Amino acid sequence: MANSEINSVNLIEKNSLGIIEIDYAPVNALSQGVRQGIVDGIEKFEASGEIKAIIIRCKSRTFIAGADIKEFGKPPTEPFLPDVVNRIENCNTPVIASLFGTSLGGGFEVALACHYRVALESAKVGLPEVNLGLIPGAGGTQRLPRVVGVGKALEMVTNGKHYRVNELSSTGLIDKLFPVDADLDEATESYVEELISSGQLVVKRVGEKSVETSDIDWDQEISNIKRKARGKDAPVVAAEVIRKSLENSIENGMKFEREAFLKLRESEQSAALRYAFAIERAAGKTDLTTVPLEVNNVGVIGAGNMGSGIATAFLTSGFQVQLIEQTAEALAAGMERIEKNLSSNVKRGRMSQSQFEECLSRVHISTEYESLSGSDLVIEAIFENIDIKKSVFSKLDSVTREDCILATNTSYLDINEIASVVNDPPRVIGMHFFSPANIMKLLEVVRAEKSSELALATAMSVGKKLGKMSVLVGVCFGFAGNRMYTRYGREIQQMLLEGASIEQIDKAMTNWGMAMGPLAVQDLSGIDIGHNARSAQPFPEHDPGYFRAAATMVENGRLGRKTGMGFYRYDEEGKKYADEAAESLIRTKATELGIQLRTFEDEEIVDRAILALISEGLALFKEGIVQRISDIDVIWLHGYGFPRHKGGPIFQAKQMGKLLVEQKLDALRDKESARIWPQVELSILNS
Ligand code: T1G
Repeated sequence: MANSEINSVNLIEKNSLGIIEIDYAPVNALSQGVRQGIVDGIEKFEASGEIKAIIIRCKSRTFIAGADIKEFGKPPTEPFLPDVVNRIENCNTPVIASLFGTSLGGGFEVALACHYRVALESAKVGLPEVNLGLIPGAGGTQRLPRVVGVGKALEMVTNGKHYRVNELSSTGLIDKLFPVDADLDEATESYVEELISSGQLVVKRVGEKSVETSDIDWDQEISNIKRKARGKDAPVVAAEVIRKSLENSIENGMKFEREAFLKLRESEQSAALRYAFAIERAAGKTDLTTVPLEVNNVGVIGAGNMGSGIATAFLTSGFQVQLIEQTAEALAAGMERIEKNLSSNVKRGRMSQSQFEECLSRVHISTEYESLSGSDLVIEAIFENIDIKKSVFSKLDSVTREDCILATNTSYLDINEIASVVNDPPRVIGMHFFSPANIMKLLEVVRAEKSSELALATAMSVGKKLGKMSVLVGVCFGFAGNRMYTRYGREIQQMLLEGASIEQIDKAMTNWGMAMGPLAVQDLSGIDIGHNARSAQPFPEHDPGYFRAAATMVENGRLGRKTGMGFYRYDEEGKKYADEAAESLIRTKATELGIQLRTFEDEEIVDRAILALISEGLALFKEGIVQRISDIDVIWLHGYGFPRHKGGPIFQAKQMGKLLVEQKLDALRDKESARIWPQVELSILNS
């Protein structure tokens, strides 16, 4: 068996089979070496008179998961992927792709150019390029419609999702499916040898198939895609390129595709989305070297909104949950919330009825703390009051095992003070979930002064098992996310007092890309929540307008949705309306404060709001509250609805450039004060 190594690609001859075996950790991405290895393999085996079929397969965890993201941003190198893919399709010896894991992007495009595709039943395929602000750039928009039809192709390319191959079994995409536990290499070889011996193996090219005509109302379709894209360009471009595949030969269609791909690759949106992909993976890497503890049994103290959301998150991730409340009624209410959370998963098809029941079988309720004696980890999610939390932790100290990790879900209380009542403070950390805890991906793992590496490493590993985006942060008021959120809120409310209307602010921020207007968010979460937390802190005398608009709402019983009015008014169906009464309360407060009202441009509103986030984010990094500056963006992408295609506050600062950020912050500091706009270290923006 001849075997030659070409940069992570092995070329193996086995009887009449030529095997191109890719072995490039971690996901067999199409690096330059892999691309070269594939072309060399095709050339070599096509030229050999002995080889009757060529198999492209991968080792390790998955078939090719796409172009090599590490090569983006660098000048493209030959062989370019479209040429590699076309070379495969034009090969005169039949080429078979052997799929498992997640064949994505360029990997799926390689498979589409092969003459046969075989796969394990568990294999997934997809063209997720739009998630990186791109479109498929190696024939995916032209070949996929020729295999699965235009409608399915349009769906797959514009939503960027992964599809199980057995969901596509009726499309002819896969020539042979093997059971999940099959030895794929062996099964593929025997399948191909059978085709050879029966004389059935032929060269069948997807590119030679015509695209079936479709009755798609393209204008309607594209406007639907535009609406769903919420400002992202790639899905709309993808739809337009697929539309062209109908009117052109595959050669011309690929030219349109390549042109559009290269343009998107240079776009800020794609840079932001690729940056987001990279920083999410970086956030999971910490300076913690300790091996995490095994966690199976989790105690949750408190079955309110947060506690039941946290319990739901653990249940859906396979953990045993011991739920503690003070009374049977509170437990019953908590269980109702958990069942409601889980049943919404069933309704959305994320969970079967039997999985729903299995989850419920793993939750145990009690009013006795002693029932936590078997817990590996306990998360406290009770009322935000330091004294009550301290009494809970002193109880936990006596009833839990010594190696049980004790975590508080507090949003802003001092974890060092909570830890002070426990005999062994190193086992106390923060695990700050975001509401609703079973939906929001962000988890701040808070390192208190005495927190042990073991406790922190275990919490980070539990966060990964929960499917959370875990970020390690230090202790300060509001940790990282909420401290920035407070600074952002202060800026928004200051502009209210200065004359910007409630609707103008919310519209300016949502038009810019925020998932929700900041004042509508306040109404949703309850204006009194933040107000009560701030009232427990000394009032900043240097900032007389500090959240006075919110205070006025609370003083007038306007707490938000829950009282039918806040910054907006809500009807019985919960529909939101602008409310002149709210505006006039704010104007009265502004007059009392001697603030001169003026008009605002939307651009100034967005600028000041984003600069407030940038300023606070830079300060947090300087103080060492976050490990790396990009963690600030991970927190804002996953905790606060910052538009992913804008990368995050720090990404935006880097786009503006250090000089412009400095000029803007200096101007705001001159206008207000250095207390509001402190000097920040900007050099990191040049890195
Ligand atoms: N290139 C390089 N490295 C990659 C990679 C890629 N495409 N995908 C993942 N990695 C690295 C990742 O950075 C991490 O590295 C490790 O693999 C594990 O990833 C022309 C242009 C495959 C589903 O968009 O969706 O093809 O941190 O933690 O949760 O049309 O990674 O360990 O050093 O995410 O099991 C299209 C992106 C590219 C796929 C695995 N392909 N990747 O998820 O592990 S554009 C994608 C994923 C393209 C063509 C166009 C996921 C995954 P490290 P992980 P995971």
